[in-house]
Amino acid sequence: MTEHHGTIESHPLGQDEAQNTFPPSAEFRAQANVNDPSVYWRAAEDPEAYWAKRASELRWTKPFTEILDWSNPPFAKWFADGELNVAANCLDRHIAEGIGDRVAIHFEGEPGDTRTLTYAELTHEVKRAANMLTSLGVEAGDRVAIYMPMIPEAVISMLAVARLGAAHSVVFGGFSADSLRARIDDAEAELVITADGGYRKGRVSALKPTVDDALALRGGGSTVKNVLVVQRTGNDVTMQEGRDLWWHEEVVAYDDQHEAKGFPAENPLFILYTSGTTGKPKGILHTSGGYLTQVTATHRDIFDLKPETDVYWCTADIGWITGHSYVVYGPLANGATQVIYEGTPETPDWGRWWSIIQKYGVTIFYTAPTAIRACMKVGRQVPEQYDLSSIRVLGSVGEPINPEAWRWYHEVIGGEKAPIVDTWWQTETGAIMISPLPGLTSLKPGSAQSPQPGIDVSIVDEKGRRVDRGQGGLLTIRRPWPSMVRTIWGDPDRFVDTYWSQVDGQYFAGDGARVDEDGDIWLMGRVDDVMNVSGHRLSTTEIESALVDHVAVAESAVVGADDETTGQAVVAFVILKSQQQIITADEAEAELKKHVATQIGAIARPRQVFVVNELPKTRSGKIMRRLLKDAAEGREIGDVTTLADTSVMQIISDRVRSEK
Ligand code: 6R9
Repeated sequence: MTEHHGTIESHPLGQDEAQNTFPPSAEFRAQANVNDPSVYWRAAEDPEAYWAKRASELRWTKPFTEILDWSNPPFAKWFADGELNVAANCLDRHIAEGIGDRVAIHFEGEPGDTRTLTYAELTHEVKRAANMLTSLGVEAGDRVAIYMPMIPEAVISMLAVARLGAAHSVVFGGFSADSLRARIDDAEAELVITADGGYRKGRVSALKPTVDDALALRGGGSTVKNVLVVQRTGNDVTMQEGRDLWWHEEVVAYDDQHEAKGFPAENPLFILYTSGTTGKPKGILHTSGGYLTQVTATHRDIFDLKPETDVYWCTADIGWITGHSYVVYGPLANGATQVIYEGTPETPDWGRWWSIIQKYGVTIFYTAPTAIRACMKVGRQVPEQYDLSSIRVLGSVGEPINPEAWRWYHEVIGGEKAPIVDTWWQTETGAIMISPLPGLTSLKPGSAQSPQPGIDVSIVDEKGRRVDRGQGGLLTIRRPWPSMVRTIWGDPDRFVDTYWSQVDGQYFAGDGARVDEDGDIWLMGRVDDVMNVSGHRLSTTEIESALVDHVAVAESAVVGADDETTGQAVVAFVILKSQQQIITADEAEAELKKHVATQIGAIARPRQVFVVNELPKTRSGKIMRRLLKDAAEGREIGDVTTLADTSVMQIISDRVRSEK
């Protein structure tokens, strides 16, 4: 196999890459929501008119007359004189349009319990919850922290908060008491909505005790007045008199009638914390009208959503931006029917996801490359036991998808017929920015390909000048877009410094990318993941891709470690496929070094290859290469508190030491 795309920045793409494309089938194209290629240039001619048109697809209580206000860059306002209620756009609007009986949520709990909510039922639940929150004093402008498992009440809570014009701050259920407290304090939340616990890997994972611990920190004083607790798992919890309330005891007292008021388009909708290069998490602020416009439009176009017939499933947790935009707001604003699953893919066994797809007839499936690789590692014989023929569109998000995983996803899950949309975006961008459109794009495995209509992405050098085709550089966004981050909560200076100061006048996303001869975009990972070996730029992603292209390798992570002669050297960590004893761990090092050298070139040949059982990952599944770099350079391992499994790094660093 010679499937390698230019590793060195200026290296042009190989011929076979261009041949290896997957155009949409005639049938798919004919029925696609977007199948007229002129959409790109029309939107580029007048992006504001394009977005105004998409915004007018929402229901506004007061129509907007202004589109973009960029008079005070980089602080954008979109549709600022318009008013809308975000929750009513996701609920009441559909009832008024007569689709109240459509299923909004097929919920599947990890233990196998199920619950179906139609749009009418979901609307009643949200109205009741909104009345309950009002009685707890929640008003427009307030912040509510949500620390929940993936259960319907998590969605109901988010929508109830939004309905009142307040802002939610969802904190992923895997975060510690410390992290939760830091987020509560930064947002000055007055209410925390949580559950006794959730089910994960067949066990109860308690949440309420963590909330108690968080609120007891720093001498116990905090902005929180009440904690509302959903009963999910029945584990023992202590309820603090005067502060803690059971959701099921409270909610029955409230009416399911609630009139939604319109709020200004720039009213804050949510804060979502994301880690930056420094220790303190950044509170990414999103507002209402522009955010809802772009998540709704992209969800409909990119997944080719047909709300009447599709069954959509995005596996992301609501604790991440993907859960906000493509589990809650985009799908519900579009009136989609979706699956929400509480647990992990391997519970009770690795067939769980595929059994859910078969059971509900899922047609659109959106997940992350790390999950796809985990499934590859277990082997195709598992999904092959299920009927996945309902699937017609597949999506990928979170990191570059290596061509090997792309092909497996395409063949084994998509039956070689479902297009894959590789969607690039960030917590900060709010919605998908770069992706194929499945009715238009000839897919290239491993490339996110095209900026969406109305989105102005460039690949530039350090001075902000566009690079030529075939070259690599920094990924920037020139024009403001509707769902863009408005500021870092409480820290506008950091917002300007972090995103707008590195490349003058452009939003710099932190990612490196290459543009090929056709103008398609290939993400190369965060710029801090770009290595410099003997003066050549190498992308960690490309070497990782080459490694997992080897038949024996399940997953890999590559770092650039300091090296006396070459500046940096490539150090690889690999997990071998469990069932296939193709090579032993001892043979692996030499074999894989050779493999990378043949795949990409001698310059990319790893100095060392370590066979490991696990890689250090954050709870959202991103590999913490910084820690592997510490190990590879023989340093003390840095902060591991954000890892899903904190013991992994000890094992890896012992392994590296024993090798020296
Ligand atoms: C949505 C989400 C953002 C970072 C982003 C980039 C990486 C996401 C990607 C991708 C290549 C894709 N990323 N999608 N890289 N191809 N399709 O993941 O948001 O958690 O904020 O992460 O993830 O490096 O900068 P977030």
